[in-house]
Amino acid sequence: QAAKAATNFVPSRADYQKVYNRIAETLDEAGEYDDGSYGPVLVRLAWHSSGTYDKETGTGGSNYATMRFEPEALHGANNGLNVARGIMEKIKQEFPWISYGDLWTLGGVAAIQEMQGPKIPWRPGRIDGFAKDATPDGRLPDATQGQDHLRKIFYRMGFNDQEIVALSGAHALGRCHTDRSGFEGPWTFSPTTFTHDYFKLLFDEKWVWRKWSGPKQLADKKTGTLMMLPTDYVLIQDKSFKKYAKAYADNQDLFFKDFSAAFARLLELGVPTAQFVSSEPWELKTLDEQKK
Ligand code: CCH
Repeated sequence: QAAKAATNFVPSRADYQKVYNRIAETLDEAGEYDDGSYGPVLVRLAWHSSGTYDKETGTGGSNYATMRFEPEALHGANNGLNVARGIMEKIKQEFPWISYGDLWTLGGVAAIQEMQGPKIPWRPGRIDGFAKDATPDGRLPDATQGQDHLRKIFYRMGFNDQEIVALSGAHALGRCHTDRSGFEGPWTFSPTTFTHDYFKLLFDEKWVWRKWSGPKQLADKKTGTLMMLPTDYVLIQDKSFKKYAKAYADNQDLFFKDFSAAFARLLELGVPTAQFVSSEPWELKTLDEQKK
């Protein structure tokens, strides 16, 4: 691969599928890490590298992969993502021709698809930028706030209420870490499988404020092992959000379809259309599909 980088190597769709496959194989090399998969933290990296987009100024988004640089790497919202960037760096060594923005967003795609989620249409074209392209702190959501804040942050990216709710369903995956965000615990009982359980649990469980010295978060009354952030909980309190949350709780296929569309769009925010190597996004194959 190193020789390829030195020449005028033009990667094909098959080459990107190879990178996908390598990421997919890496997910399960997590051993004792968290719930045994790097998938959730890679989804968070893809999201935080894209969610800085501001439609008014056209700044931010996944194009320049500016989280590589300080101070963006040190923004509080990005705590712990050094783990994800480290995993991606190993893949980058193997495939030096891929840009960081393409690699990180492809990481999110591979993680969602390999964890039984929907197909996420994706295409390459992001380029590596410089520290001067980094965005100021405060563009990513703050979990301690409410519906007005969520709308302010996501409307700035160009999303509507339905897309805010659909995207939030990614919290079916992974967990909070006290040493990263201060919050603690997983949202669902299957944090390494992409499902609509996040929405089901929001409606089916009774949520109570956890009594502890950490930041305000909710716990399920029955087992006390699951959590919701204040921003998660507003999805069933705000009338407009609640309508979509209920629809996704009732219909996993609808959630998968809407999540796929919104997440695919998120990953392309701020990338000039002319940079994409293909006029249409691709659906890359899962490892399982390639075995058939
Ligand atoms: Fe999130 N998220 N997220 N989130 N997030 C956290 C973890 C994950 C908020 C806050 C937090 C999205 C939206 C929001 C993931 C994907 C998405 C954590 C814990 C906080 C806090 C971090 C830690 O301690 O490790 C807030 C607020 C919002 C507002 O909307 C969206 C959108 C997505 C993706 C589409 C994933 C996945 C995780 C788990 C990471 C892990 O390491 O397990």
